[in-house]
Amino acid sequence: NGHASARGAAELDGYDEEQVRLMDEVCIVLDENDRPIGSASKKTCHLMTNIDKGLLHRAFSVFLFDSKKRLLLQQRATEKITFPDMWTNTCCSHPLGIPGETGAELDAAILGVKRAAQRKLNHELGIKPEQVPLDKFEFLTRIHYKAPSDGKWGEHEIDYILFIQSDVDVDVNLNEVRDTRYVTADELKQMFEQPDLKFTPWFKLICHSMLFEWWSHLGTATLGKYKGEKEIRRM
Ligand code: DMA
Ligand code: MN
Repeated sequence: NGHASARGAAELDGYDEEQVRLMDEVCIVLDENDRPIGSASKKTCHLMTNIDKGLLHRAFSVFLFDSKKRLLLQQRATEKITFPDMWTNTCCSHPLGIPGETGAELDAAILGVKRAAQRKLNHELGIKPEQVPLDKFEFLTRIHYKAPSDGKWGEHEIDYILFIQSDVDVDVNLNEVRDTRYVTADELKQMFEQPDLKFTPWFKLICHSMLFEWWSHLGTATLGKYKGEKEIRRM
């Protein structure tokens, strides 16, 4: 519509109203070393025209396991503007430029993404914060990656990887999540063999690098050697 184009909103024409609203969230803009250098809307951060100029923001990826060490997967809703209908890890999103979720030093940044993770596990999957207390999250490492979604949208993030093991009650928000499934490592490997299933690029990167090794140490002291990595992995 001509009026929307005049205001520069044409990029979001035709998408789900609630997902369009969420594009106003304020993300944390970073330099290549994960130092906050400003903020920009979720929309600005995910337009390929800006990503191609180097715009980078902070994100997190939660891997939630139950007491049987099965991983909770989600299939993204059709309404999602980026990567709709794809299978992925339990929950991903961004810490926002709001009190408690920002942080320049690594320790403060980790606490910020844990708070954001707790907020989004509730928003996307209806998991109550009491079932995912902040001190149960384990920070493993940070991954810097870039991935296009379609011609217009994409990701360019430093992604904080968080593990948590907890038996939770799930009550999905269908505007965010189309389906969920608990899988063993073998079941996940079988899913990758199914040609009709699509997976998000960051989940594939993590699965094809460290996930299965980390997973094999879940709930044991030896996971400790993978925790709190200071170096940013470039992928
Ligand atoms: C963004 O996830 C974060 C990563 C690691 C890709 P998302 O698109 O699911 O974010 P949101 O749920 O906030 O739309
Ligand atoms: Mn993002």
